[in-house]
Amino acid sequence: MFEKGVVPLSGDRLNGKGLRVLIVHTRWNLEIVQALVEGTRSTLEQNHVSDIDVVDVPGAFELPFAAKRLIEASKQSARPYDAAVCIGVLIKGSTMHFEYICEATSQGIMNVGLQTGCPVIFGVLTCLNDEQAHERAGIGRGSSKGHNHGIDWGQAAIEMARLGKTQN
Ligand code: RBF
Repeated sequence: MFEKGVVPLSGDRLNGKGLRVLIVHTRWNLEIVQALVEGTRSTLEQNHVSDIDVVDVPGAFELPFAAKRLIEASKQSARPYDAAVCIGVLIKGSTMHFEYICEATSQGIMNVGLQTGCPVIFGVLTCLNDEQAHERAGIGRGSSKGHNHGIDWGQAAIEMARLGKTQN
C-alpha cells in the first residue's frame, strides 16, 4: 500500500550531536503551536541535539524576519545556528488574509534559508479549519489524534544541518 509522507531516516544521518538549533514559533493559535513545538523539541532531544533555543513572535508573518535576525546575530557568536525551524498555524478565515500571509510566510522562510545559508524548516500548517490543524499537531479530537508534524520538522532540521558537513 502507498504510504503517504516522508520516509524516515535512521542511523547516523539523524544524529544531532553537537548541533545548535533555533525554534521560532508564533503565539497565534498557541495551543496547537505548542504541541508542534513539543514534537519538534522532543525529536531534536531524542536525537542528541542538546543546544536548542526557543523564541516566540506574534504571528506567522513575523517568522521570516525573526528567523533571519536571530540567525544573523548567532553568526557573531561562538556558535552559529546549524538549522532553524519556523513553527506556526494559519487557519483560513472569511477574508483574503489567509492567502496573503501563507504566501508571504512560505516565500519568506525559503528566502531566509537561501540568504543566510542556514537551513530553515517550514513548520507552518496552512489549514482550512481548526480540525485539520489539531489533527496535524497530533491532538485531534476525533477517533484518531492524527500525526504531530513537529516530529518530521525536528528530523528535517537535523538532516539539513548535517547536509554537506559530514559523509551521509
Ligand atoms: N497569524 C497566524 O500565525 N495565524 C493565523 O491564522 C493568522 N490569522 C490572521 C488573520 C487576520 C485577519 C490578521 C489581521 C492577522 C492574522 N495573523 C495570523 C497574524 C499575522 O501573522 C501577523 O502577526 C499580523 O498581521 C501582524 O503583522
